Amino acid sequence: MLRIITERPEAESELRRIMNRTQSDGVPEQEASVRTILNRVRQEGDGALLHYTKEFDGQTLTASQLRVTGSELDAAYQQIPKQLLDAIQLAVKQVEAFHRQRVPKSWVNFGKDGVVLGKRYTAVDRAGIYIPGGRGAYPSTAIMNAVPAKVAGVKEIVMVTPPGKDLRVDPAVLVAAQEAGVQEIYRVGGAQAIGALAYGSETITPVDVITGPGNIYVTLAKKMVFGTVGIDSLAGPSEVLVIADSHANPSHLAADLLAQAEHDPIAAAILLTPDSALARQVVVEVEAQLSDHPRRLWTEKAIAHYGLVVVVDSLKEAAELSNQFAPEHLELEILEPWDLLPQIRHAGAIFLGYSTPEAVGDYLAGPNHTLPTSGAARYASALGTETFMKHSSLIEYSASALQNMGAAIQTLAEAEGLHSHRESVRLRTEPPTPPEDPT
Ligand code: HSO
Ligand code: ZN
Repeated sequence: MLRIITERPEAESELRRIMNRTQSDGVPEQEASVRTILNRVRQEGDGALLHYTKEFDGQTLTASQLRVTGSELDAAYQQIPKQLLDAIQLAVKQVEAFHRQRVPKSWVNFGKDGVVLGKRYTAVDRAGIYIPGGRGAYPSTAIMNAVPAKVAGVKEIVMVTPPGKDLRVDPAVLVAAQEAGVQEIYRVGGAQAIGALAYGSETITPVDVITGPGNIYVTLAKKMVFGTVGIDSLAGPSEVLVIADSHANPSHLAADLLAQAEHDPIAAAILLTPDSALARQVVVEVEAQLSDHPRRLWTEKAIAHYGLVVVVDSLKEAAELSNQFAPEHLELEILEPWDLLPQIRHAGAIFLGYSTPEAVGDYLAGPNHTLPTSGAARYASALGTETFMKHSSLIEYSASALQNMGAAIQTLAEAEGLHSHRESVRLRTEPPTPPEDPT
């Protein structure tokens, strides 16, 4: 049952509890086991991948079966309905259009005295995308991770995902991955897959950046291989915070809260509203919609532990509480959402108005659905083309610019006791001392 809170101090402490509901550190035993898995993958390569696939996924696999074959990839197209293919293609098109809008652009600035400065953006050579198995095997996640990599200009995009029964990988995921630009797919999951992407094995060539959501083992593994490779972020369980006014529809609000809760038994769903009657109606609606919910068990768990309704004094107070929580998803189900927007400082994605449920953004509006969770929206942003790019600084000095800056550089070098730093400038700027006349 969803709880209603009316007092601000209690609301603040509950929101804090929900925000800190998971720790990306995991427990020490999990950390130790991930370390063992990574080391073994590093030392034994494919052999370790097969071993752990047997142990954790219960699937017997040979090295030659690791890579999903071309004929399986083709067959996947026959295994999904035409309608689903159309929807996948529409989503890819729109996500691609959105990500093309603001690809970081290289720039140079021609300054005074022959000084040229700039930044040059380039894509990583090879990216690896993790797609969870089981209840997280979503075609949309393949799209949201692969499309930005493709738009960024990554030449090689590979995907890993744990094999299901009979080594099967969800055909919709296979189709989405291909439509989104993935070129190689391997059936391996868990921390061992992250190890393979980071260190490589006989079959899998290592990548430069790993992105994609996963369970605590995958998240810990990503954290541990960071440095050997880049990573996107440490994704926690999903969350939504909805700010609603009295014009909002309680059954729509209930569906939106449940849409988050159904992701995960530790997903969070929070409603802030100044209308106490609406608050009560939403609680009743949530119960009603839960009664025949196909994922009732874990959806109910999420609602019971991390579901919350707060009756606030004003939309301004709602915005303040929302900023403290820094939600992954924020819905503004209010009459004038653009008027409240200036008061919102931290949120992964903001959905404005009564006709924009989060599902629009989850699937096909265009913005990425990989977003900062657990308060990380205070400092982080959605996955994007930048995730797969880096920039090189560009510096060119003319002889006269070096002459002008030379003294200051030499002073700094001397202060740091770095002789050759100083010499590298002095030799270029001081006229060579003429050789002594031997006569
Ligand atoms: N809401 C999830 C993404 C998702 N929803 C995938 C449906 N499929 C995290 O942003
Ligand atoms: Zn979702």
